[in-house]
Order: sequence, then structure tokens, then C-alpha cells
Amino acid sequence: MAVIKAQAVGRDGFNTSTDLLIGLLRQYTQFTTRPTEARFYTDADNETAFGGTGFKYVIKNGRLADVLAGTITSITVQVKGVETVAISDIGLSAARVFDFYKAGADVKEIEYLLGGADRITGTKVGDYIDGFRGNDTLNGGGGQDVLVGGQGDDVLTGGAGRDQFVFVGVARKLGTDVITDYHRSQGDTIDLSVFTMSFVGTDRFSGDHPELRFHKTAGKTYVEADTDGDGVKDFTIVLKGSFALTAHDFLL
Ligand SMILES: [Ca+2]
Ligand SMILES: [Ca+2]
Repeated sequence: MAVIKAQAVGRDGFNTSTDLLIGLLRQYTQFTTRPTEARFYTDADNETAFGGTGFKYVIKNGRLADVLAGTITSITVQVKGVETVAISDIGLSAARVFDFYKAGADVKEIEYLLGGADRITGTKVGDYIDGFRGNDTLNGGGGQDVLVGGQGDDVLTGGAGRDQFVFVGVARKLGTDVITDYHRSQGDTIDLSVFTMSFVGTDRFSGDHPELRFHKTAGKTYVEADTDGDGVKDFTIVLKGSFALTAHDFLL
């Protein structure tokens, strides 16, 4: 798993899809290599540092040509003197990460980094947070955040502000996600627009069309999606709190 804490630079929040790209290393002009740290930087205020153990490098003509061994246990990114991203609780193959870098395989590198049960905490401004595979715990913090409930059983917390909970991917792999702080009064919405479903309130699934229904108990609301219209639910979203949901709570 990866534990990620993010900080904003001015009004710029954190974005899992753009701020973790291994290709961003190409922006730096300098680097230093030690067995326990590889640091890429342009100046003291702008750098990415990989901490770990057993790093073995191949340096040719003053360039980092390859990484042969080692385990990355932490990554920190500094932008304009602000530590924008701090990643801990990882154990990544340094050689593999460097291979992704060489191949320009940015998405594969993010899938590798976020493949486990991750805990990602956003900034005080708007963030876009996707935990990728695994049972992730995502927290948007302040601002208007977009939290993506993808594969696995994720726990999503929007925090203050008008947040959007987005569900995408193969319906049967989405599992049961929990939204801990759904606030209609803050303008929170649940975006299920990639699936074309009709909202049927508390009715049972008809089995004729893709449908979205809900039922509530004293403390929880269960949103159930039948995305293929066979009358069987494909994934569930649990909201903490008891809500009489309407179609207005969703982007369908
Ligand atoms: Ca993950
Ligand atoms: Ca935020």
C-alpha cells in the first residue's frame, strides 16, 4: 500500500493522474545518487527524491542510464518549496520504476504504485483522487474534490466543499464502496454517468433495464446498481446516514 499526503501550491491541488507521472522527472536538470536516495532537482525548491535501500545505478557520460537494484520506500515531491506529495509505506522495485521511466510508461507506473490498498489524503483545495486497484481509503480534505471509486472496496470521504464521487470501471469489479460524508446540502453528487441506468427509487429491479435503486436503514443508505439490466445488483455504494435519495443526487 501507499500512504500519500498532498499539499497545495496556491490554488493548485493534487491530481493522481498528473502529479504522479514518472515522466515528470524529465523536467529536472540535475540529479544525485546514493545507495539510499536518488534525488532529481532543478534547485533547492523543486525536486523529487526517492528514498530506499540498496539502490544500484549505471551512470554513463554523466547521465543516469539504468537502475539495477534497490527498493523504493518513500517518494517526496517539492514544488516551489512546498512538499506537494509525500508517499510512504511503499516497497517498489527501483529497477522496475526506472524501466517504466525509460519506456515512457507513465500509466503503468501509477498502476504499480497504487495497485494496493492505499490511503490518499488530498489538500485544502480541489483535488482529483483515484486509488486505482485495491481497497483504498481516499480523503479529499477541503475544496471541491473529485474522488474516484474504482476497483476494490473503497472508503471515500469528501471533506468540506462540494465534492463529486465518481464511479467508473467494470461494474462487477467495483465491489462495495462507502461514502462516509455524503452531504446533499454541500452540493455533493454521485456520478454514475458512465453506466446508463434509470433511477427507480426504492423499487425492486425490474430485470428489464439497467437500473439504480436504494434502500435505507436507521444509519445507512444502500445504493444498488444493476448496470446490465439482469435484475441482479452489480455493485453497491453505502452512504453513512439515512437519505431519501432522488435522481438529483446522481449524475446518471
Ligand atoms: Ca490502490
Ligand atoms: Ca481537497
